[in-house]
Amino acid sequence: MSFVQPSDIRNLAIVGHGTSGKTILAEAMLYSSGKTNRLGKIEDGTTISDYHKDEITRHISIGVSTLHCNWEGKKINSLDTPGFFDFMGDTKAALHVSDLALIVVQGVSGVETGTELVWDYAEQNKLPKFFAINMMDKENTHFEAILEKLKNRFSKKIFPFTLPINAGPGFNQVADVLRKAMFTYDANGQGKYGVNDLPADWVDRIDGLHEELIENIAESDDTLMEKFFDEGGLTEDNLRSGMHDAIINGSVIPLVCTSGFTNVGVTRMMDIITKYCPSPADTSSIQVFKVGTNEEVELKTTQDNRTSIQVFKTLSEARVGELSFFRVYSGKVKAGMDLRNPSRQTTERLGQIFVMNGKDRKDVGELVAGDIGAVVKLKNTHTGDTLCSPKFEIELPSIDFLLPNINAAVVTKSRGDEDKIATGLSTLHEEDPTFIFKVDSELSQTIISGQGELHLEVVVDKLKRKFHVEVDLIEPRIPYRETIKVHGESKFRHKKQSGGSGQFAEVWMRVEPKERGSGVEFTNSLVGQHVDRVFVPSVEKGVNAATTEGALAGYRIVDLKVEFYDGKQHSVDSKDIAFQIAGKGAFKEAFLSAKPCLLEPIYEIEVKVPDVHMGDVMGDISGRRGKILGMDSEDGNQIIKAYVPQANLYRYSTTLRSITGGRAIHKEKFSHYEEVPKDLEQKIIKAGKNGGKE
Ligand SMILES: Nc1nc2c(ncn2[C@@H]2O[C@H](COP(=O)(O)OP(=O)(O)O)[C@@H](O)[C@H]2O)c(=O)[nH]1
Ligand SMILES: [Mg+2]
Repeated sequence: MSFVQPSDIRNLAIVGHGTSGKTILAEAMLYSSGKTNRLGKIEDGTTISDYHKDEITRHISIGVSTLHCNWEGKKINSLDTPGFFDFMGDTKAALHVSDLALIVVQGVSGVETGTELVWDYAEQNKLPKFFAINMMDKENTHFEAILEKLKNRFSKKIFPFTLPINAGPGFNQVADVLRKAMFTYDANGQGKYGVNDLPADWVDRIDGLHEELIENIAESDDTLMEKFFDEGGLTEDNLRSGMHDAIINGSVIPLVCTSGFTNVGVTRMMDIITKYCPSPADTSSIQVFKVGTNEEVELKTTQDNRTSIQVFKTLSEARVGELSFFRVYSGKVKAGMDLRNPSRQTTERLGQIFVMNGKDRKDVGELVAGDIGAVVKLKNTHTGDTLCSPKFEIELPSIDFLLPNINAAVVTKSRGDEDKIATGLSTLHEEDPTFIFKVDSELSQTIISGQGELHLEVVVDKLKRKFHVEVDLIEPRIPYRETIKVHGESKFRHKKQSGGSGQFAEVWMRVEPKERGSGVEFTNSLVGQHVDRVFVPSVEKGVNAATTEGALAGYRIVDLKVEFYDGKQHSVDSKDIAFQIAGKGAFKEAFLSAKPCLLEPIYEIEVKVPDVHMGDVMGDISGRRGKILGMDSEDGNQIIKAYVPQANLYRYSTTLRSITGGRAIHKEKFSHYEEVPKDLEQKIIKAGKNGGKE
């Protein structure tokens, strides 16, 4: 379709647990529409959506793919998303720019952790939802039980529009609630169906559901309700607009049964989506932010002279090209247009405008409000950024990306690659905000953080393939701290009076503990004439040097008060450097006399785990020296909160997934420092007189 109206567009994010069949469902949609001439397979690496090398070798979707096809005069943009936790950042981005969440549920295993996550994300985005219970061609499917579970778990508004008549191998018959008929699909996978009468034993059930659906639609709108009673039913026109509104406001959440693999039920799903589901034209205005402020203004999506777009993905791949994927929110985008990027304070000139099908692109020149496309990679624009007309600087609501749950330190395999690594890491972060890195000068390590083991593995692969650096991942050093438990003091003399110019200083010092998190407080209480006040800054410098270096095991010293209260000086040999050295020496002596100890960083973690795995997870937490803070139960899941030392959290997400078969997820954030148990303290002190650094 060369020219589309916003009302002719359907933007769907295809979301769900990993391996629920999203990619194959997307493939079936493309094939049914005639966009492709064969149905690709995951195992052969031939789907349009999973075109990426990383995806083909691992047989999973890693990044969101944009696909489009025409159906019944409408343009369907489908965003096929990853279901694997590590790559849910792209899933969140896809939901952010879509108008409908198509949640795919596997017909055998039903509701899984990923299903719950994507439901929550869709709710956070206030998106209308649509369910497909998929893989109905498999043995042992449970359509009815899954439907019940979905209703109980998520919403009573979930309503079946189609039901499987002959679920299992050979599945090709679907009962249709709106048409009160049986659709029989051709066995050739092209998605075509013939319409027949319902089998006798299905008639009552489907009649009942039909009535109930019409009533549900009428109920959500008073004028429709009146018509319904006056006329004893709804006309097709009324039904259509009523259904449309009911889906948008969530009073009806359609559910269909499908098999993407054999292309059964998919074309009917496309009919329902194109006929009744929301288009960008249903959102006439959105709340946006005036640049640099929290002030909200209304953006009319139909204003042609005010263009705004949001980049939701950046890709730079050898065979595919360098592309920024975006959704148009208002106005139009055209090739050659200059748009402002307010958050980076730059202007970008747009190159060719493409619509994409996986890696295949088509130059379309321009796109209207609501449409989704890609443009040759914008130089200074990162994933999540807004671009807008220069005279109308606004920022679209930001994409709420996920916090990392795994950290590792990067070491290069060959020297001299540090610059390449820095460029590589910052490019990867610009492309994927769920990947973060930081050069930690305290630990002298570069720490990378992401959404899981596989996410970091993919980052390492990309560094190698695209930036030609090979790295290993190792455990990050732990930023231990040193402090004292009691009062301590010292009188330290520094004297160098043989040969050359002499040095003399004597510093008397007291130290005492302070509360956690208070840092180091340096004071002086010099009263008499023993030490000139001019040496106070010198002593303070010496103390600062000592607290940075550490005295026990080379870690930074915190949470104490230092009092420089007296000392001795020499009329000629006392000088700045002498008092610095004496200050440092005095501090270390006083510190070591005050029952010094090590502190370790403690993280607060929150684990969401299905009831059945709770015992394993609790056992594992206590094995990590964790302290359980509390538990909450929530729909068959437990939310466990606990404190766990950072030293025992390395690759926790990996273990958590392996002990729960990938059904638990966790969040972690730094909480506070606590004293290290004595036996462990001895080991750490032995290991690193220099803070663990080489
Ligand atoms: N029997 C059957 N297998 C399917 C169906 N859809 C997908 N599969 C298979 O299930 C696996 C996961 O499918 P995929 O589309 O990659 O799932 P995704 O992770 O949700 O994108 C692959 O091996 C597919 O071949 C289906 O409708 N029926
Ligand atoms: Mg997939």
